[in-house]
Amino acid sequence: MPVYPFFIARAAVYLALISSIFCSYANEEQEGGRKTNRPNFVVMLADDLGWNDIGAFGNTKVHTPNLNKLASEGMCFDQAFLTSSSCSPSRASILTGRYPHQTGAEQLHWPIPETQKIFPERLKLAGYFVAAAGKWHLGEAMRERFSVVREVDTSGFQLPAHSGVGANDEFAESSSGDARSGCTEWVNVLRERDPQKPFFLWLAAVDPHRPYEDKISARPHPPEEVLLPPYHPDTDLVRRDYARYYDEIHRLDRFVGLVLNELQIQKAVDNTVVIFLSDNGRPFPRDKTSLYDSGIRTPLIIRWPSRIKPASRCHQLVSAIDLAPTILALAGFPAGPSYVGKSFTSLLEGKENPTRDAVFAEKNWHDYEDRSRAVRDHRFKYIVNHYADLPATPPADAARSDTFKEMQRLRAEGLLPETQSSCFLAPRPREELYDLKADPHELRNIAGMPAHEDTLTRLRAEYRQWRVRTREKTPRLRTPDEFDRVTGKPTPARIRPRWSKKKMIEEGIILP
Ligand SMILES: [Ca+2]
Repeated sequence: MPVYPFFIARAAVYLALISSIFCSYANEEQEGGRKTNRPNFVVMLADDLGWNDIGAFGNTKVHTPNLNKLASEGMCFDQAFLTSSSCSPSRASILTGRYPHQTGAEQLHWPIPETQKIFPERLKLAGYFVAAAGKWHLGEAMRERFSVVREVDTSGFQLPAHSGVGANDEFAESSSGDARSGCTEWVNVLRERDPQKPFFLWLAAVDPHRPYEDKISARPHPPEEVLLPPYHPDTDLVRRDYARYYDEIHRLDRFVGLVLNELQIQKAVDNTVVIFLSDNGRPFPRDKTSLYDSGIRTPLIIRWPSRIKPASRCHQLVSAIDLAPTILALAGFPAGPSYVGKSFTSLLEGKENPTRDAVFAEKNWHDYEDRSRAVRDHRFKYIVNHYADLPATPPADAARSDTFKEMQRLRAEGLLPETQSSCFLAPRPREELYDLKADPHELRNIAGMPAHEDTLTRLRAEYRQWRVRTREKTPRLRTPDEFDRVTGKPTPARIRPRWSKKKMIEEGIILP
């Protein structure tokens, strides 16, 4: 008997199933929330995890068995990008489905203004149980948009608030052990959910955010095994810094495993869309806050066993602002006009038709002043540095790291090669262009090369059109640095809690 009719029949059933699913929720009209057929959502968000620092994205040395399993049961996105490599602006962008400069929360620690819409509130309105557990970092106005907020204490992660006495102090740790992961309430909110309602959980870790400590893992990563990019010096201190970062990734992975296990216990696996990603890149110099892929690329994994083909990989470009309209579409709700991302449910169905040709990202004030923008297509990245007179200083936590200290030491000794020196360069090029295919670490700026003039012209035009489309304004004032660029110590400009954008405008620190 020929075998192929069986496969054709199976394929037909599968196709019918997935197309009906991706349409059926849109037909639901009831808003009461008692419906059981709307999908649940669990978003797990890592804090400062580089896109390629888990097994499923190519790192064979870091121990991430649970994330690897999640990937083997779902879809990995090889071309997923954040709109910012900075914690709170990136989160604000994901939740509002808007670029950072459209959120009013584009600088680090600026709260999301109450005028902004975030997609979880739409789900709550429709009867979902909507909970956040772990790192909050969204501002006071957003709390009421969730049914439950179980915020982790991050005071131990705050750098000193001011200069002067105590400014040299280390972090004032307020927690220890697993409590520092930000993940200890994840399973609890899943257990406490209303079983009658569909649920949306925003589970935000603090791992692998700095500071790091030894002995957090029963199986610590050997420093000699870590994988270093060419722009970091290969020294013992740098390797130890990386090994501790890997240990925190492993701790995060353990909590991901507990959530997946709890979903299984609750028999909620099939109808729950599990989404994993990071808010920004690795907390090392030239990674976090940068617009290079090591800053803005994210290890996006989406699992939905009944709908998404296991162990699949999507090679199309997606942006973090696409998550909001995608999640709303899967739940059966049209995204309103405030959401500027593009739904990619077709990619989840396994179609390989692009939903976008390029992604855009921005760098704004983060501990230090800076303003850069990036456009990335499948092959090229264009970056424009509006404050090219300033060096691309790493964020203060990375600037206080052993890795940066080693870079400073080697530089003082005249031993730091050019490929590892870009953080110190001032002025730096106003424009950067990279061929990601030939140069994945973005070390060779080809912006001035005649052979790439057409690409430069094309991406410049894309950037200009994006500015017009998203109504980006050029700031008339610069925001003061809150840390010294050499020592990483706080300046008098550092006030905690940080003022909102509105208050900074009122006080004349920035201009509208
Ligand atoms: Ca972060």
